Amino acid sequence: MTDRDEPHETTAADGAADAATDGGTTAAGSTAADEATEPPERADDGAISAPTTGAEAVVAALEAAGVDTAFGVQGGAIMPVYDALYGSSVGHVTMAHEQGAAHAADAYGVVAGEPGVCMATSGPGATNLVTGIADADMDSDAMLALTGQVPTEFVGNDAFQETDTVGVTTPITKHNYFAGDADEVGETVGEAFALSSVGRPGPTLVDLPKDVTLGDTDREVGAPEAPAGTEPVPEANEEYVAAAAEAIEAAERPLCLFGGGVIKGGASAEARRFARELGIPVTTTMPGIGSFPEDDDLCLSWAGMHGTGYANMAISHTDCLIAVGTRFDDRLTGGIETFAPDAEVIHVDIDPAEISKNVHADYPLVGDAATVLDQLTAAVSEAPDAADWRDQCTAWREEYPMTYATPDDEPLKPQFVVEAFDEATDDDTIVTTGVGQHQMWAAQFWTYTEPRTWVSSHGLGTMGYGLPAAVGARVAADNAGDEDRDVVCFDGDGSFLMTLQELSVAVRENLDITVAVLNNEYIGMVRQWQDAFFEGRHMASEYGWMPEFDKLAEAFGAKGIAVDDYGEVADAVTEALEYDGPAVIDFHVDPQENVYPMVPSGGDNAQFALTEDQL
Ligand SMILES: Cc1ncc(C[n+]2csc(CCOP(=O)(O)OP(=O)(O)O)c2C)c(N)n1
Ligand SMILES: [Mg+2]
Repeated sequence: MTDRDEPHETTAADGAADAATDGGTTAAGSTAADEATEPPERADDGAISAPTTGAEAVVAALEAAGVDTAFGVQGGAIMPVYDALYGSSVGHVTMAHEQGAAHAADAYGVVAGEPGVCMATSGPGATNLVTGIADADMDSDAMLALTGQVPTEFVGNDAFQETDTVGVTTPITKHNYFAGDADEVGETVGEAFALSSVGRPGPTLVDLPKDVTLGDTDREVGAPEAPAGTEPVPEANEEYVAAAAEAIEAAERPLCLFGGGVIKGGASAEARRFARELGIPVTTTMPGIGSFPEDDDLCLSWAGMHGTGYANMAISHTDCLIAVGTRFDDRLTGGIETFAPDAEVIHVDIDPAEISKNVHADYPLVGDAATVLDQLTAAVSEAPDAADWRDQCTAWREEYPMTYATPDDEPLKPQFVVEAFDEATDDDTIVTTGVGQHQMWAAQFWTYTEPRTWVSSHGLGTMGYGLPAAVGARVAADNAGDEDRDVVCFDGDGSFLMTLQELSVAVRENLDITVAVLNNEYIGMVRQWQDAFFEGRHMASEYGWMPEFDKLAEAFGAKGIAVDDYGEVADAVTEALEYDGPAVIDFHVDPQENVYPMVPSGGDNAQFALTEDQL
């Protein structure tokens, strides 16, 4: 903190205290002690029974929502809320950086199936959350962010650590709130929590001015409630369902495309029943990984830019695409005009705004994924005659297998590392990733069979997501009593560098996670694109030097292992997984390895390249 900062912070805090205690007039010279409030009364379970301040109402709302853990970083404007957390049943994990708090909360929500909660102070605390909020927004992940704000009377004055958090986050939240009243703030927080998971999930935020959290209230806080009328109608229009069912019955080459909405909607069981009863092959999107078991004969794995050749062939040749819970992202579709060109499209989505946004829906079925899949299963009276089509899909699977070469004279291949972890772990293992080549290999060379086991940054593509996501995923699994579940983060060297300070959190909290750094000393994905599209000019993509991540891990107090050769992989994997706490393996992998198949941006999914010269 600079000399200039310090008096400012004191002044702003003083103003807050005064605003709370004397209705907003500022008395110079008051001290931080003015802020102190009595600890709240708590019931036997630790919950605040009768909040007396706005901050206590905020915490009472979290308690009423059943929040187990919040992730955050302290600071001046959010201090009253933290103070009310003292002794609460809501646990708190202090993160190293607010971006880490947002990613941890996001991943917690993905694994737990309920909104994760992150907290930060005003100004830089709030702006540090922004990447994580945008990430959750792009991936439709339920999350509640609570941010401190300067006292209401200072808003607009460029007060110390003032940022217009509501303004900054409006485009990247499902909804946000500026809390204006200590009596209402508990209800507002409950509403924001509930709203984040109603219908299509997404992040919500409540900005909490310090005078409001310090302000008096005697209002009790009830269970969280989304605004009346926001609960969507679960069933799709019966006429449309009947028409879609007819299209499915008549299809010769039907194909399911299950997106992240299948997982978020808790519809994996319904999706499995639908595809299996009707004998329809399945592809998924990247966020949909785990919605359908990849070891099932019907499963063609995930489609899109780096998806399997057989998934992309199936999409390019289907005559009836049953797409559930997907927004048809461009990394999935490639060029829209060449996407599923022969198909009638049945689009099931909870959000009407997604219908015909990117891909025209011939049969728009707006509703809850599980409910509509059951409607469709019931409405289809005869399974389509798709035996030849299934054979064709199997033939594509054999024609374009997911393989990689391991010549003796080339360094360790990253795909081998992913496979080694997959073999050494159970099906319920949670995988988190950074963004880049390693993310694609983690998606391609691991066989996912369960929902909520693949935790990655899709829409925003945020380097640095992996480690804090592993922290959040670990806490979610532990809170659910699943201490035996493994959590493995596949990180890139570049991605790891962006958030590796969260290793301090994993050590402090003794979180059992394994970080596998697929260290190619490159911004590998960018290097791959430079080789393919920029004539090999490696501008700013070659690190050429990286810290020794195993030693760095040891310096943090984690276990550190370095691996160079195939022969060392199995033992290192076992050692890291068996270690009770955070372990980092620095895998020195082939810097020249590329991710294939690849559909170039905006290209035709059927024209995927298997080598660079095909691009
Ligand atoms: C925050 C952020 N900055 C920049 C990018 C652009 N980008 C995409 S992949 C990538 C390379 C990531 O390097 P690394 O984590 O080492 O992964 P690798 O591709 O080498 O496996 C970059 C810079 C990004 N996705 N996110
Ligand atoms: Mg790299």
